[in-house]
Amino acid sequence: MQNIRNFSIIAHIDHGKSTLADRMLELTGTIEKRDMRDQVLDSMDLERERGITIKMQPVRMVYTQGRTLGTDSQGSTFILNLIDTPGHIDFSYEVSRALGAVEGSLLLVDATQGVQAQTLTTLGMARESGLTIIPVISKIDSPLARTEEVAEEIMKLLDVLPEEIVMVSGKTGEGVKNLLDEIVRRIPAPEQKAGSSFGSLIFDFKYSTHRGIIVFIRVFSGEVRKSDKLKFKIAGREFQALEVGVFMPQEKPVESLSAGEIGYIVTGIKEPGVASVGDTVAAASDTRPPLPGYAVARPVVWASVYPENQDHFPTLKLALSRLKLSDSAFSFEEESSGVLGRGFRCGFLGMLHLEIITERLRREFNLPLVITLPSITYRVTYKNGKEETIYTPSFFPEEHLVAAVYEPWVAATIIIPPQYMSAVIQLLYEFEAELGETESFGDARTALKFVMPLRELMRGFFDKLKGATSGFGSISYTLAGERSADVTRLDILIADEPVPAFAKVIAKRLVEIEAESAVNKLEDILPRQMFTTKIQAKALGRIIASRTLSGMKKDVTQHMYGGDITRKMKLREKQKKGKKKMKERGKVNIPQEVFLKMIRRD
Ligand SMILES: Nc1nc2c(ncn2[C@@H]2O[C@H](COP(=O)(O)OP(=O)(O)OP(=O)(O)O)[C@@H](O)[C@H]2O)c(=O)[nH]1
Ligand SMILES: [Mg+2]
Repeated sequence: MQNIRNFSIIAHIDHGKSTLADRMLELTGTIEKRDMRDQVLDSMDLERERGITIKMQPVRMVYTQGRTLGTDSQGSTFILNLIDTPGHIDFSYEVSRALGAVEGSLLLVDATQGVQAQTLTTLGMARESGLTIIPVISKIDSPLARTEEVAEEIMKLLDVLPEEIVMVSGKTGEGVKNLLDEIVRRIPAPEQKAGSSFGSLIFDFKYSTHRGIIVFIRVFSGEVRKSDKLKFKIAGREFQALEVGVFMPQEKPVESLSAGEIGYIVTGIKEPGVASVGDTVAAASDTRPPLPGYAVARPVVWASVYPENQDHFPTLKLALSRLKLSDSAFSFEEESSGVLGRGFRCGFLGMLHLEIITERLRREFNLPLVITLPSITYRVTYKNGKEETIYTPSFFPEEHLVAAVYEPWVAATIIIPPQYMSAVIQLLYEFEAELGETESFGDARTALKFVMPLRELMRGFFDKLKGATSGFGSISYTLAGERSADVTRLDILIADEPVPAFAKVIAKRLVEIEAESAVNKLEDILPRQMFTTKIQAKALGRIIASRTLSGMKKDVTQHMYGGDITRKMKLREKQKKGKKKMKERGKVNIPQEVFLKMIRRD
């Protein structure tokens, strides 16, 4: 155990975590040169396409120290378990779980960007977990690097000496060997928890069609081998280990995993709902209480998903359960709506999380779906004294029934170069924020604290912030209580029928603007129908905005040339009747892409 070091890499998005991991994997010979590719740990298609990490990824490296070190540990061999984490705030649940499995963290700060919002958040998380933190400045090779200023920022933030900060380039590999030595020197070896029987914490898991659920574990005591009788302490389920192994980063079976190690156990269990992150897997005979687990992920936005065809309901349910087996932050619950039938209300940690999950649903399961516009929750008290939490906008009650509405607020921090201060304050004002304190890191970074309705934050605030700060502003937030809200429901009617998926809860002060933008957008993206179609936005009992989508003129007589004019007229007559029928049925064709496009802000 003395020769094991477990650590995670944490940072703001794009600060070079996965690229640094590449160099470590190369330097330790974990991955052969020919198998190497950029950000090799980002193995999901979506991660590679978007160039971001979505899921944490553990990997085990064997590192033999070089000659440059002090005498006693010279030449020793160490097992380094690294967990690469995502930087985007929507995936911070991954970070928090990774931190529960390690003793130390590398806090990366990009030399070209400096301290940013997620630098603070992830640092706070690592400190809370009591981890040893090694500050690292990345991308020192870049011509845009402001290494010295960034070092100042870190010294201020962490209260460290300049010599404690490690400089690296994930691009050239400079400083990476030194960093590995610093990891060995500074991060404590794991300690055995009391008791000698096997006990481990589940920090992640995945599903394999053939082998069932594979749990990713950090062993805290004892040892586990193939065929051992084990149990999930909280779920109370017993099973036999079909295989134990480590991440290389692919799964590689090993004889045993013992205290201090990170690896996986193949459980063979196929039904969802048994494994959960934060549960303890222990020897079946173990009687100790479970290890402290993780806080449950708290969704901030919801969207409902309905199968276009109700026969697909069970398939959709299975698809969502499978998704949950690879994303513990995702949650869903059954819901039914008069118009849409049976479906699921899904909870997400943010808009990117929602976008990723809906995209995975589309790709991995290929079901035609109706997806409602994302919404936050509102707590409504009715005039008759009843109270209800509303997740789905189309269920938001009519004005005259409502006594009061409460909505979540967030406490947020923005980090910006000071020259953007006035632009940002203007923006905050437009988004109903209340300003708090400011703090500066060195000369080039100011942190600005404020509170804001979550509803406003989700109204495209991130993009607006990027715009107002030429991309330099970054933000982090946490939920912070609730306040009363002045909001109402905006309905969208297509061919005079309300479309529940497009309903939205909006600030009353924005009724006109939101109504216009909704009909505008639909006019753009809704395919033309066979007949002229009205698109209307309705709120507070009246139509606020409307557009007319002209029908497709398909001349059914085109293929007939010459010939009998009455035949043509007859056909046209028939077509008219057909159109009339369609209109009566209100059968407007809304393809899945339209729902997906509506979700995206532009
Ligand atoms: N010049 C330079 N560019 C780098 C270096 N490391 C990473 N980059 C670039 O920075 C971008 C982000 O790199 P990633 O390694 O994906 O960053 P990350 O922190 O893993 O990003 P997320 O996981 O999405 O938070 C990529 O375009 C890299 O090529 C470096 O040392 N020098
Ligand atoms: Mg990454």
